[in-house]
Amino acid sequence: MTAAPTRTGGPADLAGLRRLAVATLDTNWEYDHTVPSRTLYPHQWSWDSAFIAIGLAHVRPERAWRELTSLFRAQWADGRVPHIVFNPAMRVGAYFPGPELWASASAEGAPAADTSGLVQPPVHALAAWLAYRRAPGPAGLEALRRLYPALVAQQRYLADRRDLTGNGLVCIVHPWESGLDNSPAWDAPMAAVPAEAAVMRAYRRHDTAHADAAHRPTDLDYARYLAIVASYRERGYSDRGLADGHPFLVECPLFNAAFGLAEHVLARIAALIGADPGPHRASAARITEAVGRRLYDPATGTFSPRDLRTDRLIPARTVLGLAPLILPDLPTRQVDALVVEARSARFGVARRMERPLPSHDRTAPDFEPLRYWRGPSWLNVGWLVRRGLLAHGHPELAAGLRQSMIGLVAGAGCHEYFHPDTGGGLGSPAFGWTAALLLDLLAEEPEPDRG
Ligand code: 9WN
Repeated sequence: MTAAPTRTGGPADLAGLRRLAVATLDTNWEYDHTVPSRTLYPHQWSWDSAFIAIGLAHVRPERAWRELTSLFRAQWADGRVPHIVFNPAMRVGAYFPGPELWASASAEGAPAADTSGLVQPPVHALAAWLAYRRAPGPAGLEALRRLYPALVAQQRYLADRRDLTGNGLVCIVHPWESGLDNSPAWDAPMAAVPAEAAVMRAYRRHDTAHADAAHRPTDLDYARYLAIVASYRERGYSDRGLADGHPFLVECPLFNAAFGLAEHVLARIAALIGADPGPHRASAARITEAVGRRLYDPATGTFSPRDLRTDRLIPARTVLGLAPLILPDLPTRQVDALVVEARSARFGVARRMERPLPSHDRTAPDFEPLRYWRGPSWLNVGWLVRRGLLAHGHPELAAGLRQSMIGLVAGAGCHEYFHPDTGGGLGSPAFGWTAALLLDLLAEEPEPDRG
């Protein structure tokens, strides 16, 4: 494991890093989408495609639109954008759980392609908007115009089918929907899911053949993941009646912050293409209000997921709690509290960061520096938090985070995640969104570094 430098060198180093990122994206390109990783994730993933499109817009704008368009081609009739779109050309067993386990073809409203039945955080409107801003022009405008109704349908699905309490927030029905699969945030709700690790003897996990098992979710986690999938699949992935008996029901702060931000962005897209931005602005305000009312804990000064089965906030302080910073209309007192949380010893955001932003509170007893979303540092979350810091007038902290993220890739390459102390590379060594978001970070003017 190599230690990442905290500062990067001169322009030559940066040009080299840029080349590495472009080469990674080119290697992972697969006729109309980018695989997150050739080994670990050889199909198309929903929020990966959004982050990847943001990076592609800097170097291959036409591919950025193809990336998003191919994903939305697999949108279900009800508007859900599936979290995995399976590539039929891949061999059986290339990923677990594969299409045979999801059996999407027998569900009502599923698309022609095999997909999962779950969703991921809706960061796609943001991706489309940033792709357009990076490469404006008639082709981009036309692509944006074509995507707009699909983006609206994606939001409508979440608002109409997944607001299980009528409180204005989306409920996720599987940890995979959060994108932070084995975050300690899910330990309490997952503990209530009946499953035995031994059931995994009947399956062959694909991930542990390509990554160190000690860095991945456990067999018991996977047994529970499969039990929750089975429960959803048995109801044909219908969301009606989910509140009665579905084993995992949570309102997640990152997912809902993305949901709210998408409405802000859709308002801008609507204004640009001649649609009405008013309803999007109204939805955005309602979502931000609901995030504050349902997920903010004044006692801790941070946001937490709400477990709908107990109607309680989950006490684990993970990086999910910082995500509402991306909401531009978050009330000042909540922003201020989140900045305190971000700067605390738990997360260590600073003008000059000593260590990378971890995915979990590094002072917690269950912090695990090597295991996936239980400690390691991930570029997509850091990228979102940095945007939030910029949106709320903290350019110095944003600069520190940017420098730290660039330093991670400079030290270890385009890894999937990084050791939160040493910066060493973990998981897949050629990971799509790391490359893409690095390109985005490199393209931006560094914020003023006021020491
Ligand atoms: C399950 C593809 C995906 C990311 C998720 C990340 C991981 C899958 C897995 O990989 O999840 O969806 O097999 O572990 O947790 O955020 O989208 O990169």
